[in-house]
Amino acid sequence: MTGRIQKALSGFYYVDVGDGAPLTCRARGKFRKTGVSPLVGDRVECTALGGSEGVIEAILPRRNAFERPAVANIDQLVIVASQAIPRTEPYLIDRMTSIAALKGCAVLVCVNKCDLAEGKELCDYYVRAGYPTLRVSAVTGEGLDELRGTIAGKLNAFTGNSGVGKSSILNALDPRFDLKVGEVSQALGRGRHTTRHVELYRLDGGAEIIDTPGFSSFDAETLSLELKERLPETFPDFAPYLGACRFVGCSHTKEKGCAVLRAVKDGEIVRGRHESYLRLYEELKDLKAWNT
Ligand SMILES: Nc1nc2c(ncn2[C@@H]2O[C@H](COP(=O)(O)OP(=O)(O)OP(=O)(O)O)[C@@H](O)[C@H]2O)c(=O)[nH]1
Ligand SMILES: [Mg+2]
Ligand SMILES: [Zn+2]
Repeated sequence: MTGRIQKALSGFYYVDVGDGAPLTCRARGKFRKTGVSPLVGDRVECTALGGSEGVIEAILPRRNAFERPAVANIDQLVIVASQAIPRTEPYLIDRMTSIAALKGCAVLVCVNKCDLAEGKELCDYYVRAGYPTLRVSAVTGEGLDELRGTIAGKLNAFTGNSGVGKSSILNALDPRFDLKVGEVSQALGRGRHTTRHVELYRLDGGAEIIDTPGFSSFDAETLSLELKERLPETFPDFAPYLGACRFVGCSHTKEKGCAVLRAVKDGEIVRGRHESYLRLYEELKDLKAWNT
């Protein structure tokens, strides 16, 4: 039978097979050998073993897959951010938006805690970069109707640094979820990694949201060789300038006659976005194909 993975926890996968309680599955050993593990959001072929147990035999073709958060078949990645503590570093968002673009996944930037900090700077930054952007508050409910509208009918995955309020937003959308939320350490300016597993929740009205553990800056998604080759095109705000550089193969880092650098200088591209580009470019520089 086929089903979809709703939750992954301690080596078990909870597979929704359409009727009744989910099947609690292990994955066949062959997945370890191929290095491809099942992910929440995956459609899978599984066999029931009696009771509520089963085993995952195969993963059906994916639309996309992420390492962190560990999810698959995502329609929209909702990047939850905050300008109040724990403040989100735009670089981490810019890194995710580039990776999402490469995987053909839509992005929504959701600036939470706007009851504590208006979040205007972060919002302006992403509006100017061309991303759909919302200001919300899980506490006052501001912006949640707009959020409901943009997640409807889609499989959404929440991601963002620990403590920005991903689980709180889910609780605000439907208090029945009753998810655990954690205090933010004011001293360290960080969340406490309260959510420990990946799980899919269904909202009335058809939206589906996957809650995931918050990332910290040192366990971000690994960058691919493909991103190295296609980095400029993952910045939608660079698009109007990409054909206009003096040199073919311009890296948009320091060349004379670079149209992207000119647009940054003229204030048409947000400087911080180009700084993120340079940081990604540096990170990617030494990445090589395995066989070269
Ligand atoms: N004032 C205010 N506090 C919020 C808001 N959203 C979340 N919080 C608080 O922020 C803290 C962290 O919230 P969580 O929902 O646990 O954050 P998270 O992003 O799920 O964190 P991880 O699971 O660790 O990744 C809690 O103390 C929440 O009460 C908000 O909109 N306004
Ligand atoms: Mg959480
Ligand atoms: Zn250029």
